[in-house]
Amino acid sequence: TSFRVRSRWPVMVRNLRGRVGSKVEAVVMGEAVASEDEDLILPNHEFAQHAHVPSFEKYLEMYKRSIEDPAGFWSDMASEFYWKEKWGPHVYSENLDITKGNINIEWFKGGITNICYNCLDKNIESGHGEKIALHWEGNEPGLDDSLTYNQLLDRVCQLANYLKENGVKKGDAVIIYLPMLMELPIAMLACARIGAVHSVVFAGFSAESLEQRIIDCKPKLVLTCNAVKRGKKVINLKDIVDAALLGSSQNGVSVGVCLTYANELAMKKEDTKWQKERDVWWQDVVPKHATKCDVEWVDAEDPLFLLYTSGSTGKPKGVLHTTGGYMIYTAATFKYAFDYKPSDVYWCTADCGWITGHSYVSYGPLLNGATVVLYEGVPNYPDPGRCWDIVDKYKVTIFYTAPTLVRSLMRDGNEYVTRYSRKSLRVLGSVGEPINPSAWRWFYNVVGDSRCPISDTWWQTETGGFMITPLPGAWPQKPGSATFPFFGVQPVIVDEKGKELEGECSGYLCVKNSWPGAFRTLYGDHERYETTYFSAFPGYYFSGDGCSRDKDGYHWLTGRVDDVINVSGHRIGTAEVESALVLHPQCAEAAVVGVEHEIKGQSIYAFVTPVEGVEYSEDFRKSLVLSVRTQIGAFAAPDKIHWAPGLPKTRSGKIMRRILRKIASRQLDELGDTSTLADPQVVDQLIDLADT
Ligand code: 6R9
Repeated sequence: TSFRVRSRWPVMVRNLRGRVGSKVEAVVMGEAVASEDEDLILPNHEFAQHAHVPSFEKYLEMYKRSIEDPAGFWSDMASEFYWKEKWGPHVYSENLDITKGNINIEWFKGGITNICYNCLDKNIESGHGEKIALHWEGNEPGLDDSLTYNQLLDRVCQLANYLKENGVKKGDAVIIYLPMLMELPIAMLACARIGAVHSVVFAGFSAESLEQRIIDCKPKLVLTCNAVKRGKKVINLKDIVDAALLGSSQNGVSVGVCLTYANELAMKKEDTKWQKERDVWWQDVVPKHATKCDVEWVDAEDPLFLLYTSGSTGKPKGVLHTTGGYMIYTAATFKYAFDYKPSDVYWCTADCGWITGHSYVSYGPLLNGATVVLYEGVPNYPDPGRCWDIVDKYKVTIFYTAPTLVRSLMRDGNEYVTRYSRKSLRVLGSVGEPINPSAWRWFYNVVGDSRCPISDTWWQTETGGFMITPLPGAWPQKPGSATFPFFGVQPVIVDEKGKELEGECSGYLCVKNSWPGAFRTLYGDHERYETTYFSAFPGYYFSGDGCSRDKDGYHWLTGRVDDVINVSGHRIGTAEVESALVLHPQCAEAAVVGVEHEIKGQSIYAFVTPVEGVEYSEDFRKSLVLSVRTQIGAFAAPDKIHWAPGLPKTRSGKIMRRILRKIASRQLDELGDTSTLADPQVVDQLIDLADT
C-alpha cells in the first residue's frame, strides 16, 4: 500500500478543520513514497508503525473525542497519574467571555495531588528508581555528572526540608536565580513538593529586572549560586543578586535568606562577596537535612509557579500556572509530540528560566520518567560541533531546540555536524519562533539525516504546553508549518472584527475553549489578564500572534502582531526597552521596533531622540546600550541606535511605528501615507541619518 496523499490528504484535512464532528475519511498509511508536492515530507513507515499516534486517522479519532468530550478525554489522561483524592464533579469549568463576567478557568478542581510526587516518587514506586533522571553536562567538555530518580528525590527532599525549616510554607513564593546546574530543577521540584510557588528568573536578567520581580512576588527566600561559566565568560551572579536584594529592601521588600550554591569551578568561595546575616552556602546546610520529606498535598488549582514574561507594556507580567491541569497537559504534550518512549534520551537546549525549560526540561519529561540531559554551557563552545558531541556522548534520541540555534549552526557549516554520528537521533523539535523553511530543511536533512521528523511546536508561556504541533509519524510535514492542533485545542483565525475565518485564510490566532495547561491569571492583576488576553476578541483567548491556514488546513505562524519582539526566541516588549532607554539622563525619547535578522529572527532597532544640546557620539551610543543591559539584560540590547532629531507622530502625538519599521528595514519606497503626520519632514531627516 502507498500513502495516497495526492487524492485524499487535502480532503481529510479540510474535514478536520473547525468541524471535527463531520465525516472522517480514512487515510491508508503505507510505505513512504516520494511526494509530487515539494512541500510535503511524508512520514516514515517504520517510524509511524511504532508511534503512539500512527496515523492521521488515529489522530482524528482522538482529537474528535478531545473536543466532543473534553471531560472524558482529560480524565483518562489524568488517571495515569497519582491523585490522593479525585477531582470534584466537574473536570473543568470555564468562562472565557469577558462580557459574561470574570474570566475563570479551572481544571480538576477538588483533585488533590502533588506534581513533585508524580515526577519522582511515582516513577520510583513503579520500579524506575535506578534509571538516570538527569545527565548534567558542564560548560567544559569532559565535566559531567548524573542523578538517578532515587538520587534526585533525595536531593529534592533535602532542599525541601531546608526550605521548610526556614519557614517556607504552602503558597509562599521562592525566587530561583540559577544557571543550568542540577540545582535548578532540584529547586523547582523542592518548592513543588512543599506547595511553595517558585518563580524562576532567567540568570541572564539584570539586577534591575530581578529586583522588580522580587518586589512583585515578595519571596521568602532567594536561591542562587555565586557564579557560572558560559563559554569563556565568567558571570558573577551573586553580585547581581546582591544589587537586586539591596534595591528591593529599599523598596520595602526584604528577603531573609539568600541560599547560594558554591559553583567553585566558576568562582572560589573566598572571592564571593558575602553578607553574613543573610547569605548561606547551599553546600553547608542542605546536605545535612533528611533525604525524606513528606509531600504537601495540594488542590489541582493551587498555584505551582509564577513566570514573568514580556508584554506590550513596560511592566513584565507574572504568568500564573496551577498544579493539576498543568501537570496533565505538560505530560501528555511531551509524550505525544515527541512520541516519547521509555528508552529515549531527551535533550532540550532551553534554559529553565523560560517556559520551555519549565514544561519541557523539568516537568513534562520527568512526569514521563524520562532521562533528561541538562547542559550548562553555550551551544557553540568550544566549537560549533558541541551539540552533536553531546548528542553522541549521551546517545540523545530526542533533540529540542530553537530556530536561532539551527540558523547559527547552519552558517558554521556542515562539517561540524557530519563529523559526529548522530545516529541515535529519532525526533527533532523546534520552538520559540517560526522556523524558516530553509533552516527547517537543513535541520531535517543535515542534522537528522532526512530520517527524523521535526516537531515544530507553537505555544507560549501563557499556554503552559504545546498548542499547535506535529505528532511525529502521524502526518506529512511541510517545512515551516507547525501543522495541526494538539488534542483539546481549538485554534481559530479571526479578522480584525473578531469574525472567525474559514478555509484558506490569514488573521489573528485565537483559541476557543480552555485547555488544562492554560494560565489562570496574571499574578496580582486579574484585570490585566482579562483585558490583555480576552477583551480583543470576546469569547476567545487571543495569542498575540498572526497565523495563516493553507488549503490543506496546515497552520503557518507569522509572528507577533503586538508590540513584542522575538529575539533569538526570547520575548522582549518594545515598551520595556524604551523605558530602559529613556532612563538614560540624556535620552529624551525612544521608539523601538523589530527588524528581520538572519540568525536571531528579529533584532532590536531603537530610534533615540537626545535631550536638547546633546550630540551624537560613540560613547553616548554605548552608554544607551549599557542602560538596556543593566535595566533588562544583555539579551535585550539594541543592535542599532538610530539617531532621531524627532519621531514621526500623528497630530494626537502617537508614534507611527509602521513608518519606523519601514525605515529600520530600509523599505523606503513603502513608507505609505505620511500626510497624517504632525511634521512629515521628520521622516526625511530620519532617512538622511539612517547610516550614521
Ligand atoms: C514557548 C515560547 C511565545 C511566542 C509566541 C510566538 C513565538 C513560539 C513558536 C513561535 C512560531 C513556533 N513562538 N514557538 N512562533 N512557531 N513553533 O517560546 O514561549 O517565550 O512565551 O514566546 O513565541 O510568537 O507568541 P514564549
